[in-house]
This record gives sequence, structure tokens and C-alpha cells, in this order.
Amino acid sequence: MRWDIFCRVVDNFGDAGVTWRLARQLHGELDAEVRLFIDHLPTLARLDHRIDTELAEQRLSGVKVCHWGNDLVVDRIADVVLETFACDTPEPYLEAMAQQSPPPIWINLEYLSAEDWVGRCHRLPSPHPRFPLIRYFFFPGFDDQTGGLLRESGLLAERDAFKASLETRQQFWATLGLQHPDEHTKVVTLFGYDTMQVHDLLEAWVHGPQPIRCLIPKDTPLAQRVAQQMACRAGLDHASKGALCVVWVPFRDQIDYDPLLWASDFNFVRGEDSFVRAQWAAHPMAWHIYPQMGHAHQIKLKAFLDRYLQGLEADLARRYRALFAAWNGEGSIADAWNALWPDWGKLEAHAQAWARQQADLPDLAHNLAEFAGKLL
Ligand code: TRH
Repeated sequence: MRWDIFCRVVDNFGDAGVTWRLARQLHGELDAEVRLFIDHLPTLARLDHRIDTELAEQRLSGVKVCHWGNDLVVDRIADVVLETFACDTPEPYLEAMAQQSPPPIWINLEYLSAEDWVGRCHRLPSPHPRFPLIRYFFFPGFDDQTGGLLRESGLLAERDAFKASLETRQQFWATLGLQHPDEHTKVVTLFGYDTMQVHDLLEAWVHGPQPIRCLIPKDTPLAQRVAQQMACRAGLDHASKGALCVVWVPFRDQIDYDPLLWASDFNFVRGEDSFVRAQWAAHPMAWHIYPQMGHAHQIKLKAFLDRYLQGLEADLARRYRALFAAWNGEGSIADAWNALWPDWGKLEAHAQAWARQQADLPDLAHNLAEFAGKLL
């Protein structure tokens, strides 16, 4: 099947991140011929250093990446047209789709949400107001009523092999210029929006009973804030205070991002794609949800936690919920962290159980391909 995927970068990395991951998987595992039209190559280049931002067209990982500018030439229509996050397929392309008989399968890939209504809206058709075209809404999600989560076929085996091999982990740490952490040290990754209560969290770690190695991606607003708080010069790679050692790590290519999460004991993540990767990493985590107007994100956060915390003893679930809330601006993050970390073992077991449960479901790329295949 030929797929044309359209992606507009609204902000940050999630739009490009989800789309790039999906495009690679559709080609790599489902043998699809994929073109990705994206309007902001520099964002994609942050996720994959092989991207040349000057090129109108280039082929990487088997995917033809095309810059989506105002001069889009519609040379052909694919079998499946996928727009991500309601980015609106360009008008000339739509016109050409309408002239084709039969028209291509047209799908809009929506944002991830754990809310119940998602299952009811998943795969619903919507006729175009002017053209004889039908657009289907495809929702990622956490149960079999939805399109599932992005998960490459070999991902979990690769993760397990990484975790099982001391040598592999040592090699990983060596690539960052670091020793493998000793058994007392907890490793934490910190990827979130600039709005979070990072000051109080760092203070809790500085004064905490346990050594913490905190990894922060460089060249992000958060990295600068942490550098200020640690009172260290810009450009320094690490700084220590009390029980805390902060390490600023290079922003990694997307294909190298997972080992960072696998190698850590706790992952603070955000948005959509890093949030899902942290779940596959099967370590405890906290999600900084993308803030929305009218606090709509709080509803999404609650819906996720209602699912994610199932099976955890009530008191621990309450304390875990408090950490997510604090990470998203409600309540004291220091108190929430201090109340939680003694139960690390239980959180770890819970994260593994959740990942296993999610892995029983088919993944998003295969679900999408199956859906499109049935409609063709
Ligand atoms: O960057 P995000 O916040 O992205 C988004 C956008 O804000 C978008 O508009 C919003 O709608 C969406 O979230 C929900 O978070 P996300 O989705 O986690 O994207 C980050 C990407 O960066 C993800 O693909 C993982 C990747 N990444 C790396 O490749 N290397 C790294 O070192 C790090 C820290 C992340």
C-alpha cells in the first residue's frame, strides 16, 4: 500500500515525533511505500540527525520525507492518506483525491487520550462538506476499542535484553561518559515543560536520603532552569549538590531515546510520544501532560490515572496520583516524591504489569494498516 502522511508541527516535538515513528514502522514492518509531508524539517532534524533541512525531498529509513511548503506538487495520490492531529490535507491534494475513482482511504490520526468517549468515536466516518470524500477518525488508546499505542515489533525484546545485560548497560553509560550507577543510586530522567515545579523537586533530591542521578536533555528551557538552580556555568555537563547529581545529556536521536528510559529507574516524561515510551520502558514514571485551554488536560490526566493505577493498593495509588498532580502544578512535588519513593519496588512491579497488559493489545501501526486494508 502507498501511504501519504501529512504532518504540521504545531509546537515542541510530539507532532513530528509520533508521525516519524509511525512512518518508519509502516514502512519497516508493514512494507508500505510511505511519503511523509512535514512542514518543519528543523524539528524533525532534532529527532533524527540524518535529516537535511535544506532538501525538499530525501529518503531515510525507507521513508520519503518531503518538505510540505506552499509549493506542494500533487504528482500522485496514495492508496491511504493520513493526516496527523487534524492538520488538514492541503486543498490541491484533496481536489485530486476527489477526482480519483475510487478515492483513497482518508484517515485523521487523533491525539492519544484514555477517556471513555474515545472508544465510541474511534473509526467513525465523516463526509467532507464539499467533496465526495469520507474521512475516518482514528484514535490511539489503551484498550481494544481504540487504535492502541505505537509499539515496534521488536521493542520489548530489545528492552528486556538491555535490562538483562550488565555489559550492554555499562556500554550505554560509557557512551554518556558515565559509570554504571551503583546499587544505591536511583537514576531519574527529567523531560517536561518549563512550567513545572522543578525547583522543589531538585531540592527534595538534594536533601533526600538516597543518591539521585538526574539526567536532563540539553538545549531545552528546563535544562537552563536546572543549571541556574544548581548554580553552574552554562555548558557544564554535570553538577552535584547534596544527594543529587545532575547530568545534562545530549538530546538523543529518537531511535536512541528508549535506552535512556530503560536505563533509568524513574522517568518524568511529557506530551504524547515520550509518555508512551516511558510506559514501554516499564519503570515508574510521571507524565507532564500538554496543557490545554479550560483545563481540559486535567480530565485527560484523570482518565489516564483511573486506568493506570488500577490494581495498585489504594493508599499507594493515592500517593502516586498526588505525584502526577504535583508534576502538573497541583500540590507539593517534594511532599509527593518523599511520600512515594519508599514504595519504589511496588511501583516498579506495577509499571511492568501495566506494560505487559498493554503489550497484549495490537499496536497502532498494525491496527491502522488493518483498518485501511479492510476499506480498500
Ligand atoms: O515535545 P512534546 O511536548 O510534544 C507534543 C507537542 O507539544 C504537541 O503539540 C502536543 O500536541 C503533543 O505533545 C501532545 O512531547 P512528546 O510527544 O513526548 O515528544 C517528544 C519527542 O522527542 C518524542 O518523540 C521523544 C523525542 N525525544 C528524543 O528523540 N530524544 C530525546 O533526547 C528526548 C528527551 C525526546
